[in-house]
Amino acid sequence: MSDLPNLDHYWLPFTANRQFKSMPRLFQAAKGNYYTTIDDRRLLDGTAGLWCVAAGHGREEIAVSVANQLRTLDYAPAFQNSHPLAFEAAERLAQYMPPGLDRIFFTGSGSESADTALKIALAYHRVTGNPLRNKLVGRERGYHGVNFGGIAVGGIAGNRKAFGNGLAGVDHIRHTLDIGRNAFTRGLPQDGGIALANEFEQRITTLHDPATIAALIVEPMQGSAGVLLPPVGYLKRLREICDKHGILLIFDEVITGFGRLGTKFASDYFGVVPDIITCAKALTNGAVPMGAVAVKRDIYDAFMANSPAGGIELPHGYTYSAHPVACAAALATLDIFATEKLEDRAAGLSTHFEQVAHSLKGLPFVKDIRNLGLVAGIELESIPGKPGAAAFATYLKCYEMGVLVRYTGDILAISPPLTIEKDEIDRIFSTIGEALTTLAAEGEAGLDPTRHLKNEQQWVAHQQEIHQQHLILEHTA
Ligand code: PXG
Ligand code: PLP
Repeated sequence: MSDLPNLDHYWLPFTANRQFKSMPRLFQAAKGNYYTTIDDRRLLDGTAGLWCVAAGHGREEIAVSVANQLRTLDYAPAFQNSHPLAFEAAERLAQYMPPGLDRIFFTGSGSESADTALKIALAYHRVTGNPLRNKLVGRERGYHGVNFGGIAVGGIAGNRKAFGNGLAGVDHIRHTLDIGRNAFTRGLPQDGGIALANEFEQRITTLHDPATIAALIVEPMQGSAGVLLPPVGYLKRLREICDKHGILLIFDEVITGFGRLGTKFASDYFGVVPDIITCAKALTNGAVPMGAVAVKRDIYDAFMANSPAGGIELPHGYTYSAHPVACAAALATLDIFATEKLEDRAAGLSTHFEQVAHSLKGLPFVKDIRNLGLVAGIELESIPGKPGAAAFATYLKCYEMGVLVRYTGDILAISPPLTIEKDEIDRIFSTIGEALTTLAAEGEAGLDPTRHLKNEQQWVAHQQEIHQQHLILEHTA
């Protein structure tokens, strides 16, 4: 058991800080598909961290590679200098990308990747003599990280309302969720894809001049906003419309990259190749922050051909672009994917995963279940006047029962490490089922978060007592 730290100073991201600090949920270790909490409980990881620990926790290969790199070359200036591992990591990632996307820009995160991709798209049109192509289109409920470009093209109102819209010249197309028609569909919805995609063309021709649109950015599968799947044919049609109008298509694959759908990228799964792919998260198995943007060679070549000789072709970059330690982690991760064929593993498990996920149909609160690859979204009926309360209570109950799930609004999202075993998949969903049944039986009382996490709370209280005793001893000494 480790000590409880002072909780005052750290401002947690995307977290109800006051609530969290009243019932901290802290991890002290992780190995394989399990976390260990600070009160020494084992927790099955149903979320691969935040969708990033695809190869399972505590991978020795990555640890060794990172440690060696830190001792050999801790940092090299990213601008005007570099180091061999940056080129090696780019080459290996290019080989892992869909054909043609073989020029790689490194960033420090998915948010930086999204903003980088948008800037490359805008700059591409300028460098090729089309400066009027300067509008960006995103999608309702899209998540492209939290930087200003990302929130502008993103479609989650809650992430923007405190900050403004981020960028001018941005429009959005409709999201693809239609529970009325498609509830409990296994895998991709069959209908409606072409019509939804055509709405993009309709919008840009009636409200804009298509020749003013620089890029369309979409997640092939919307993860963060609650697992929204593209109906059959939708992405292919978006590709056709982009081609017809000279618009760059960006796939944000921060979640879908690296085997999550049973293929390397979602682009491979859907057989649709965008002009730009963003990725992050599982690129280093979550061990070191890193993101990347892969662009078609033509795009890179256009910058090289059309920029003044000796000048910087893209005035953009981060102190930590291609950080040596991140490159070492990425190379070790790509090695793991190559030897363990984790994409195939995910594909092999996906039918079982789908069956078990859909076995929750009919349980209290369950309004829709959506799945693809090793991702499932379970949408709950919201409790009137208390949006998010049902999912939060379910999350807490699962946590108490030793399974980590994610929730957003009233949607539970399940995305285990690709190293998950069948019986562990069973346990994730049976635990969710039990949590939902209990919640329904308890009614209003079941929603009270203070009834949960008794272990942690007792432990925290105990720690605080010890701390107080120390202070008293120090004082009287
Ligand atoms: N694009 C997409 C498609 C993402 O899913 C980002 C960009 C931003 O990445 P960074 O590394 O800046 O966080 C993401 C991140 C969740 C959850 O629980 C999802 C994300 C991040 C944290 C939590 O759904 N997606
Ligand atoms: N702010 C200041 C004052 C800086 O000097 C820098 C980088 O030099 C940045 C922000 C950007 O930091 P990063 O390159 O890590 O994104």
